[in-house]
Amino acid sequence: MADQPPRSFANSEAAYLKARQLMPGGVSSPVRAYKAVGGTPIFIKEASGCNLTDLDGNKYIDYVASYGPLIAGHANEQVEAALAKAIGRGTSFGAPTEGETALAGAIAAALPSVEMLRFVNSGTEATMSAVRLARAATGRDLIVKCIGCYHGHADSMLVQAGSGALTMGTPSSPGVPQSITQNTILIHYNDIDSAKEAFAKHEGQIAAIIIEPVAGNMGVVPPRADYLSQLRELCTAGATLLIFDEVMTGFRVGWNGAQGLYNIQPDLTCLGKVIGGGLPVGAYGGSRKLMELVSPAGAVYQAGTLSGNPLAMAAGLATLDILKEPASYTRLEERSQQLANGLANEAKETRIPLAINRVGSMLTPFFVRKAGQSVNNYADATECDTERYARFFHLMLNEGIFLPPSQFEAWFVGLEHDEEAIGQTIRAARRAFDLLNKQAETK
Ligand code: KE4
Repeated sequence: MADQPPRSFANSEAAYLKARQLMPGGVSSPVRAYKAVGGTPIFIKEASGCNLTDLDGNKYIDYVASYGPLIAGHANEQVEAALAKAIGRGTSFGAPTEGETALAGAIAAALPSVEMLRFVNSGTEATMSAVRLARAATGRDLIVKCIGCYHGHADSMLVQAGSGALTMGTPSSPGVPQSITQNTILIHYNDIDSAKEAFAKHEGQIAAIIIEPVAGNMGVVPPRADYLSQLRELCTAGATLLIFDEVMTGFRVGWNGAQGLYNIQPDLTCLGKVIGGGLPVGAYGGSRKLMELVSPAGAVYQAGTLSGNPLAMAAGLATLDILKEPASYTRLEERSQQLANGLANEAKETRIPLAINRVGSMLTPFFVRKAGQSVNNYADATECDTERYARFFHLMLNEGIFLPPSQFEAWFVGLEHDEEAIGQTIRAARRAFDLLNKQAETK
């Protein structure tokens, strides 16, 4: 198969120079700057369906999907029509609207553990507020999180393991006080003994465990069998709240989220991404008893100028209407399975060691060091050949396939990825694997 001629990125390069004069790293969120893969980020001109077009006119099949929200595809007709209708009536009022009640109702109907919820403007706000609520509800300060899980950039979530995982967290960013991160305990994902040790060491002091029920921020790492149910039992026994951070998995891995897929009832659920259909949104919810502790019903303060804004409500509702169609998740599953199987076959034929983790339409092909290795936690993920992933990323970019610029992110398949797009991606991956092998030979 002929290699693709190198693409021109001249306009993106010029745009990046300008952007870097005005914004840190030239981007509005760090991952977009390609630090993990090198090179210049492509600037997007427009998008439609599963396709992106950059400033140089290069076209791509998109597996970033804005890191999850665009499950119904870019410029989806139904979403755009709902937005056009909403915009015609104004953009934001600072007053309640029926759109908030409608989207809250749709979410509560899909997630049995959510009787009541509050809209915010990002996943970070959702998890930050859920943690505050858990601390208020339990009267405890300690929060437990897993190494490798990401819950947004609130101070108490920006912690890294100290000497051992069970130590109090140490800040993973300058500007985050130790006085805050010392209330965050780190455990290993998929390791129930690690959680049990934390509970034994801090008995009666843990307000909540917050977890991605399917990890997506170390790359996709599914929960081991019984892991989530064992966490549930541990929390119940310890009068600790279980917070499912479903910002990525909510309405992504199924209509009832990861909590439906694994049949676990968390005490609080955090949402974002898909429920806004591409507009800024987040939400946190749980039982009425818990949620009525939140201001103004209760004393736990949390607020937001644009929370529940009519445009995000309209885009979110239109997206959930599309997903509610019975065929939607069947199609997502079929296409995602086709992609995963195709990549696995091509990796096998080219003898590229690849471990593909997938739950529904979120997946990560990990460039493991040896064939047969699996990725079940953060240590496994960080063992992977990130330099090889970086080369693969650029080879695929040149093939017209836009992947997340980091080994530790999820790829997202959407409803607009048709058989042709999946087939094109698999063929491009084969060419990229062949080139990786050629590069290895000439090294
Ligand atoms: P936002 O504040 O970015 O809306 O959500 C934070 C968040 C919370 N919880 C989970 C499970 C998440 O995946 C995220 C955000 N995910 C990243 C992707 N790894 C967003 C991309 C970015 O940071 O630009």
